[in-house]
Amino acid sequence: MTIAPLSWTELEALTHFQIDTVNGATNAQARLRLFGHTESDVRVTLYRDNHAWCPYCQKIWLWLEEKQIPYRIEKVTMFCYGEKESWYKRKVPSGMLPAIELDGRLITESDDILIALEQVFGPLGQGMEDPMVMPLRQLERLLFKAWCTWLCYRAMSPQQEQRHRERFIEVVGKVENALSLTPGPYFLEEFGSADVIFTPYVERMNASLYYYKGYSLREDNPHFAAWFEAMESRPTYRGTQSDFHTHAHDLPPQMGGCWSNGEPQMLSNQARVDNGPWLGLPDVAYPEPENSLAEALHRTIKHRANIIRVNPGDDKLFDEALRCALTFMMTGEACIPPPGSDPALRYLRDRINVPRDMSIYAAKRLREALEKTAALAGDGQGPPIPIKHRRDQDPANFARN
Ligand SMILES: N[C@@H](CCC(=O)N[C@@H](CS)C(=O)NCC(=O)O)C(=O)O
Repeated sequence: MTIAPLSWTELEALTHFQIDTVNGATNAQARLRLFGHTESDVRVTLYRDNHAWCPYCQKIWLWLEEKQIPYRIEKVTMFCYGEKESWYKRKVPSGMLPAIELDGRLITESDDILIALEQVFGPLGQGMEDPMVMPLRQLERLLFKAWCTWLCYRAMSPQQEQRHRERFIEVVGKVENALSLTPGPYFLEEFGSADVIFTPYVERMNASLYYYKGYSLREDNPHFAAWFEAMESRPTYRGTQSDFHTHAHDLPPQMGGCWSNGEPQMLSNQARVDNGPWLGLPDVAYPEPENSLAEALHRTIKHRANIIRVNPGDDKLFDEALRCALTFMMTGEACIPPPGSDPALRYLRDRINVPRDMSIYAAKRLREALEKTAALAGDGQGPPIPIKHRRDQDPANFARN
């Protein structure tokens, strides 16, 4: 059975999704986090990037959320997707992120930021300079280096590709061993700064190696698997967590390129991340929340004017096609979109960003609805996602009308 697209008013009636961005669970939309305190208690401003792509920003974000320190958030554009704000360049001439202001004192460099925050607010578990944490910080950098060498440099021969793979897996073995030394799933007895330090890049390694190399960090390594699962039990991590699709396409311009190895497993992983089905990918393992559809609908309705305006498809055509996809998402009834709207629907499918736009399951549901609806119109793809830059995501284009 097919159904006509619901109107925006009818769609609005299908969602009551609401979050308290200020005092509720960790979320990417907040500009102020109070954790039940008052605004006069705020001593910290975090400068992070608009899209939550910056890994070093995620470290600070997660730490502040875990410690429940009241803070403000100022979002800044990264070079790869737009022009750096001049007010930020006056503050931080290099334009680098993250930075914080702590009682009016500007601090850059994520590790220095965490050390400064610890001095004022106390450590998170075992602190950054704890003798147990220091070797773990070095291990994280070793893993980072092995990952970059494998992912970001074009191997000159299959043998070299193999050596890079083996070196990465060798360092993974060291990390697995470090994780095995404590009875629990975390790096030390209790969750703490060591886990925060590993989080951003381990998340990006899991995504990028799955997509570009056909290697599944989370599935192939039992201690990593337990660590991911434990991290996902924390609402703080869930709020900052991204997905495979977002990272597969935010990393190339940031890293200066990611090289696919062309192996059959890699090709099948890549097709799955790009075209679905997205549910069941090893980028998340906690059960789907009940409100993921309501969240996807709410977030799309809220930003629909900009979503329609920036889409390369004709506004009227895409408005109807988008309502078709949302109607299908909410009712389960197929809704045939207007002819020729398939590339426009897939353009949006490819640009849903986690956690910037919505959380991981909401994004999977929306992508699925867009893809299934597009498939009813044809197999037209949107303009490809750029690799060298992501100015298709320039926040200036999304400024409120
Ligand atoms: N060592 C620095 C590295 C920070 C860094 O590389 N930041 C990147 C983003 S992840 C950046 O700001 N690049 C400039 C830009 O992309 O606009 C730290 O730990 O904070």
